[in-house]
Amino acid sequence: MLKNIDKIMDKIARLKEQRNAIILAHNYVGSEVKTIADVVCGSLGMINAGRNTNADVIVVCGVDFMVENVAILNPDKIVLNPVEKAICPLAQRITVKEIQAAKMSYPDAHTLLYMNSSADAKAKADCVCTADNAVKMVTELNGGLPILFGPDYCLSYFIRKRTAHTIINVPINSYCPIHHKLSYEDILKAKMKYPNAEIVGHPECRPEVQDCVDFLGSSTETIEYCKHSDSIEFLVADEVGSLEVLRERIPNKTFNPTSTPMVCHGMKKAKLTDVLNVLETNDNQVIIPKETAINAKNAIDKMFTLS
Ligand code: CIZ
Repeated sequence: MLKNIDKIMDKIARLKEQRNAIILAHNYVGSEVKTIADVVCGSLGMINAGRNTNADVIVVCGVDFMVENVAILNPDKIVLNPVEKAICPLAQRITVKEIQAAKMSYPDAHTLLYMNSSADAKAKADCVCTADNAVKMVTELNGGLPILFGPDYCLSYFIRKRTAHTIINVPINSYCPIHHKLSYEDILKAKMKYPNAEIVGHPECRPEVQDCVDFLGSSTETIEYCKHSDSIEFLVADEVGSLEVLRERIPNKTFNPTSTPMVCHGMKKAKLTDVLNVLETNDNQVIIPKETAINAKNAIDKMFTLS
């Protein structure tokens, strides 16, 4: 007899086929949801998948800004958010007012926003970036002018260490509260416990943490790095979902957390029953107001032009 979870998965599979639907999931979402996703990746990969699909319905499992991104790029498709309250706390930390005020103070500057920002904020930006391409975007945009960058001061630190360009943080010191939990002392303790492990981390970590890891990159870059590294043991300074993906995709190597596992609760909100519900009902369809969507899409398109 089929267990309840298998029945739900069967129903999701049937509805996907009937509705010509695709399910995109971020590396950080819960493991059950990852098993039914067509694509599991970072936010850049989700945008790419959302741009290149022939599906009529796109279910986006992640946090609010990820669903908005796909809706911005697909105004003619049905884009569904399994749970409305899956919020990225970092994305909420930059407001349109702050961007407008910064632009008034630096009228010649370019405005580059981290992908972790709302559609309204993106609509005020010249360009957006992810951790994968932030350094490249700054370099390509620069033209000798300062860059207003937000909302993550840690990613800004990562960029500054790799370019000589003038970057002005907007706001001054916002951060991802999950990555920020990890301290320098946590890394030291983990190093004592696993002295032979290579340490990989995310650029949303604190500057002092960034300074003592062996490799920094987005969750997707980290997977590629660990695959090709000569090391067989790693400490992972990233959200626990990354650790799960690494263990699953690279089973011949060992991955340990650098501290108590870092958990983004927004990312874990969507459950299989929520995915099934939106496929059955079209609840939580995300539609971005037209003008906002056009302006935000320009900022996303600029990233692809400069890539
Ligand atoms: O940009 C993303 O997808 C985030 C928030 C993390 C990562 O590196 O995958």
